[in-house]
Amino acid sequence: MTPDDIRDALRFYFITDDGVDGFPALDQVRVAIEAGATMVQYRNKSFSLDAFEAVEAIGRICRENRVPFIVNDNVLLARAVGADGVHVGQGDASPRLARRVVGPKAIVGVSVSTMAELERTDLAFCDYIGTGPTFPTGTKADAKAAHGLSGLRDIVNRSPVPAVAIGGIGPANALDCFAHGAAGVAVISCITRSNDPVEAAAAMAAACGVPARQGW
Ligand code: TZP
Ligand code: MG
Repeated sequence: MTPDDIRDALRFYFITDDGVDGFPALDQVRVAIEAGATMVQYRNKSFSLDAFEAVEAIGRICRENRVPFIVNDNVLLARAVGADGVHVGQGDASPRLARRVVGPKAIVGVSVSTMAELERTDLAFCDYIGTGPTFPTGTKADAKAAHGLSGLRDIVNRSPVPAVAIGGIGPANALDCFAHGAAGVAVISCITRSNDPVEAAAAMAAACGVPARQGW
């Protein structure tokens, strides 16, 4: 993928939720892709190999729909399932090591919450940053304080790679994130914890200006 393709793919970035009873990641991804999600990340903070085949199935659905598939944290899992890329946090493998494992063509993303983190992260090995929390979120237990839209803009302005905003984002505030320079918005709970995930995912797609894939 070219840098422009990656920037476009960040637009509606869905991340799986490992904490919703009765709504497994595979079903979440089906809903998001049908709505029009442009990138999917598998995020499971208590991953064990029991979930390996489910991750492969998610990868297959993404591939069939030409949606880039990213694995969070676990670089070896990303490689084992042949994911399109990996997303690492400040406490995970370094982008340099992640890049070595997944290869030159894969997508490598890194989380950057503050200007200090931006400055000490080796972005030469990264295709994009995930930055947040933009707004307060209940989804990430150890999330830093929200940096708001002005914090988002500051980081976007200093980042050499496109930024996807994350944290407390939904259909009502996605446009604000784009207006403050985000290439995309990454969302979890506005879809996975909604009473009507199909409707919520459609609303996100509309806010992101991306077409649905209904009927695939
Ligand atoms: N990183 C920063 S905030 C966050 C992550 C993984 C959680 C985002 O979840 P939600 O439910 O979209 O606020
Ligand atoms: Mg991580």
